[in-house]
Amino acid sequence: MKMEHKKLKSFPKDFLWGSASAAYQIEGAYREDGKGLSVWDQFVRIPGKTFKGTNGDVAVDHYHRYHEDVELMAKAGLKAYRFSIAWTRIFPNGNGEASAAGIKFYSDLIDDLIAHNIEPLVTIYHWDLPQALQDEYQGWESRQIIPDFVNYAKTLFENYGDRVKHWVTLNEQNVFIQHGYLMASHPPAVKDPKRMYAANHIANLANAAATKYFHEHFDGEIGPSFAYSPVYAVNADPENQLAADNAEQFNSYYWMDIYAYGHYPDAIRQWQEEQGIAPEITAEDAALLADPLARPDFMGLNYYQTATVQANPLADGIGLAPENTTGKKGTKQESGIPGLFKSATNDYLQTTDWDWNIDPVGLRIALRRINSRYHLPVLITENGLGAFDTLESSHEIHDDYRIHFLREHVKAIHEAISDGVQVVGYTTWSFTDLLSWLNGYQKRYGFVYVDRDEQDERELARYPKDSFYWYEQVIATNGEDL
Ligand code: BGP
Repeated sequence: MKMEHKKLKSFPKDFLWGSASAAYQIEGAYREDGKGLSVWDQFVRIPGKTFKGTNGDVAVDHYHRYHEDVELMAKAGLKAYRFSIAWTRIFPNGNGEASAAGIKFYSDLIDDLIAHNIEPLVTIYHWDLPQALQDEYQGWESRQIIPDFVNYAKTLFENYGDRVKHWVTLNEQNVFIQHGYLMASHPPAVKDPKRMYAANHIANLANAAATKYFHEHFDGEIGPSFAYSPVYAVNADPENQLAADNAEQFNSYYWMDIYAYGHYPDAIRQWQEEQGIAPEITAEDAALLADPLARPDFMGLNYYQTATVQANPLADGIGLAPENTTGKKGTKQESGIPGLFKSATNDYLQTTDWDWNIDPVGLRIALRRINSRYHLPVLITENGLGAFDTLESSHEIHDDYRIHFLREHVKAIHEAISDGVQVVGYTTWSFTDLLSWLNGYQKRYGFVYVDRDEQDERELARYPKDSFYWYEQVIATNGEDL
């Protein structure tokens, strides 16, 4: 029986209805105006790493077409737009001399957004680490990245802090670290849990140091964006319930507890020590992580799906499996961590063509769990449906499946707000179609169709989908008319 409200509370008046993107996935122009190469510019060239070898060299050419994109955002009535800054446009080598052209590009974009009454929400780091820092000191594996990251963030605060009031530090640290150092499916393509936890700890320190610096010198709000998939047990068997708790701690609390409290969950620390893979934590590290000024002002939540798990006994336990990156439904494999948990099918949920569970109630649960564990406001920084779309000869796109998906998720947010969770905004993934890191261009998320595919860039023309007009109506009525 669902907890029903007799009457739902209204969305806050200043609710940030918007959409989100990331530099590498939209900009293209990967070598223009002095931009340095990022680890993604290199990684995509390794055969077999991305779907059909796709890359972001051109992406959807937002670098040259940003004004057209901003005009479309204004037409949809967006109140906010979350985008990321390419570190390599600001510092082509990651540190050293800043690039005036790079600083100007984002300054112009921010001005354009503000001129259209769209609030810019800026992600400082969405995975495109300067290759120069990877080469110089192995990127996130060296403590040298901490001052470089803080200096990069500081440069952004100094140049844009007069106009940007919401900052996201690291996008989905759990994703880029686990894919980068455990599954080898993101750069630097390593499979080594010890190196993973060491790099992750350094990323935590960089995040805390930048957050602290911001709080000491600037006004506004800052927080991480975390990819949170609440976990369910497959059934009431206590062994499976324990597996669900393991998964929740291992996949989520391990990161969110650091952000909100500055310490790692004990159960995971113990497990790491047993395995000899615990990161080294100095007294200075502990002090920085526990510093009240290093606390986020909000928890950024990227929500796509829930996970359902069962026990995974150590003896012949199931290990991590690659994801479905083809869009062939039903090709996802069982995946897990021996001794902790493994995936299970949830018979109550439907899935996307990429085998992601569709679970709007899970979003309400995610919001409530964050609220009760961390007592922080939540900014939903991503949520959306990756799907195949069809461009009709009339240039229309009838994406009723996306409208249905988003409508149910907005309803879930509405219910969570009525449960008492403070939700400050909702930036869907994504505004225009864009490059999916590992899934090419065929996995589309946008309100605006971009006419290109894996093989052919065509004209990169933009066409609003049916969901564009639906979202326009949602925003115009502040979430009342769904
Ligand atoms: C998140 C990332 C986004 C985006 C989204 C959709 O993890 O922050 O950058 O890509 O997921 O994922 P995908 O492109 O794999 O479908």
